[in-house]
Amino acid sequence: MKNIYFAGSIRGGRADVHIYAELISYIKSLDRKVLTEHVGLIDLKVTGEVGITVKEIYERDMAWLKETDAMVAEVSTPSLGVGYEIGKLEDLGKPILCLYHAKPDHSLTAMIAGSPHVKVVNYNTLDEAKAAITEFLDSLE
Ligand code: 6IA
Repeated sequence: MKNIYFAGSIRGGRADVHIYAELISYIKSLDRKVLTEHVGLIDLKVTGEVGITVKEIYERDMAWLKETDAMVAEVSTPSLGVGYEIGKLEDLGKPILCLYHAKPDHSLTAMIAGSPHVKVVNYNTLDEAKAAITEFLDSLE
């Protein structure tokens, strides 16, 4: 079974958490293992005392990045952590799908939109995002 690293904003802002939850469930329904299910947890504590230190979070996520077969990143809410993870995975030479729906107050950073190592898909509906995920996962086989 392929491992998928799902990246989505945590401290960058949780406005799209319901989308993350839906997309993570969808990936799991396609029989892939999502290493980072907590990204879609609606009641995730994003700051303060969470029972795990920032160093532990960093080390665990870096280990998953090395372990994963590919990444699906939802990049509509800007997040330093997600951008960092995408850069790391580019260096590891692994496939990356970035899903983006336009927000009124900003557009996608050129460092992702212009990267030759990342597939960026603009979507309007969840069905469009799911179709892009299906196509991406099929391309990994
Ligand atoms: O800068 P951000 O916080 O928005 O970065 C989000 C990205 O960094 C996600 O794709 C995660 O993979 C990673 N990340 C950031 N914070 C955490 C975290 N917090 N746990 C795991 N990955 C994280 C603690 C929650 C934990 C107690 C369940």
